[in-house]
Amino acid sequence: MPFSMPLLSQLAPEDRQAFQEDGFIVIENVLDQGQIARLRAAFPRLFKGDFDTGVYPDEWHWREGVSLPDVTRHIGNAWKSDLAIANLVLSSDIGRAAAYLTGWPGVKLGQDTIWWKPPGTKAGTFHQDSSYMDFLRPSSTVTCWFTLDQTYRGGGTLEYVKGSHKWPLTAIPPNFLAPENYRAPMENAASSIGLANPEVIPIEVPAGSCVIHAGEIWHGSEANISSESMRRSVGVHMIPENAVFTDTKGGYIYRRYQRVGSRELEDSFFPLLYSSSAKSSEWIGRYCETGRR
Ligand SMILES: O=C(O)CCC(=O)C(=O)O
Repeated sequence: MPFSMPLLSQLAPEDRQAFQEDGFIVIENVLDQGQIARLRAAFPRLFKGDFDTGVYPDEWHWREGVSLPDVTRHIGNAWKSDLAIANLVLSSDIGRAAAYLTGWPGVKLGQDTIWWKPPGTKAGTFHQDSSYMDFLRPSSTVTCWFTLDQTYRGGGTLEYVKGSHKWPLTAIPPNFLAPENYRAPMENAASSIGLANPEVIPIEVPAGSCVIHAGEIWHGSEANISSESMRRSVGVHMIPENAVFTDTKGGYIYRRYQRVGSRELEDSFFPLLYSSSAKSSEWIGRYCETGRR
């Protein structure tokens, strides 16, 4: 069975209100030590191309001996390849918490991303996740970002601008992984609405914690300037159950899975994590155990 974790039990109506006001909420210590160890072990395996299911992930950025050592390593839709990652990102507990915070009646997995920032890796540009979603209607997304290491300022942690999910949505920023000034797109967006020096909040939490953030919030990750701290995380990007494809071009990964003549986001590729009206996808338990669909 997918991981069970105390997420919803830690959320009260005040937290929902804080999520709506601030655009993100931090929940510490939701994964146990066994789950953290299992997820950490998946990272080197995946980047070596050792896939439990024999299926390649949808994106694979960084190869040993080929890619630059100071670039952030990331893989998109690792759940299709690795069962430890599947056990995390297909957990209905994540979907339930997202539904509670957003008010969506049901939640699907859009995609996962695993992020690995060893010491010396560069920053990740500030962006708004929803800028990447205009090929869906509604074009909403919410992310649950899990830490697998203690995070701290200077160690490549994720940073947020509180309340910035209420700013206008901007275009996708260029140069995602090796920017000159990783905060520049956010600073430009702030100045375009007359805000000088927006406050940036670094996430400093123990391994096994998570941040749930709105798709519109500005966030990015600083360089890891530490000499020995790993920074590994898993982002679970979710979409509302009723999301459909539009005719707007784009959808780099998502669009590959659009069936001819259909606008539907098919369950085999966008699994239903939680729904108030339907049962979540019955195949998930079997897949997480055996890798069989
Ligand atoms: O973990 C990171 O460095 C980036 C995470 C991120 O941008 C996201 O999950 O949306």
